[in-house]
Amino acid sequence: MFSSLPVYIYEVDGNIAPTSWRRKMEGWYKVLLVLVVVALIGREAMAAQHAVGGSQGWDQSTNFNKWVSGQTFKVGDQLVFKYTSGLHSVVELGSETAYNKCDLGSAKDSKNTGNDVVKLDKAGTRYFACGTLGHCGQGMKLKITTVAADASSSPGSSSSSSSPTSTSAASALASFISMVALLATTMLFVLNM
Ligand SMILES: [Cu+2]
Repeated sequence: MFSSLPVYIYEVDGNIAPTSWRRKMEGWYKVLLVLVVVALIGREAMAAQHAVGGSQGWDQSTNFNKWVSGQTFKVGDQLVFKYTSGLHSVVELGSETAYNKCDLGSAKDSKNTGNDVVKLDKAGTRYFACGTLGHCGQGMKLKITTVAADASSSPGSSSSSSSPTSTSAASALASFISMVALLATTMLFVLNM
């Protein structure tokens, strides 16, 4: 066990130039690869998932206007509708009028898995309602405005209190710190190889 250690060190130090050069190059390629991977992970980390209605989820008892006012939706983010499948559904409506009147006839899309993910792929306003008879009228509907990914705050329509801003700043900081930690760990790993 112990006797093998000096041999190992000798083998590493005793490498002829071309091999050690190649090792160094391979090392830097690994670092580059790690940086690319970390950048991709970071992009994913910045794209938030919004669990619709928070802990209460997609339900009649949830106050969706209140929930929306505490959120900032950015391009690339996702909405996740969580509910008991069969009890509710998610119907995307085509217009503000349809949203106001709970007119489900204009539905653009419908989901019913109980864990429905909607990607916010562009800026603009979107409307959702529950497809179960009567539920939309009971307030089970959602109007959200997505802003450009680099926008720092929600648009003027919603009165932005200080708490959502600090929450998003905190989560951005958290993802930044985790990214740096991940980078440092992988760098250490790579340099030890
Ligand atoms: Cu419902």
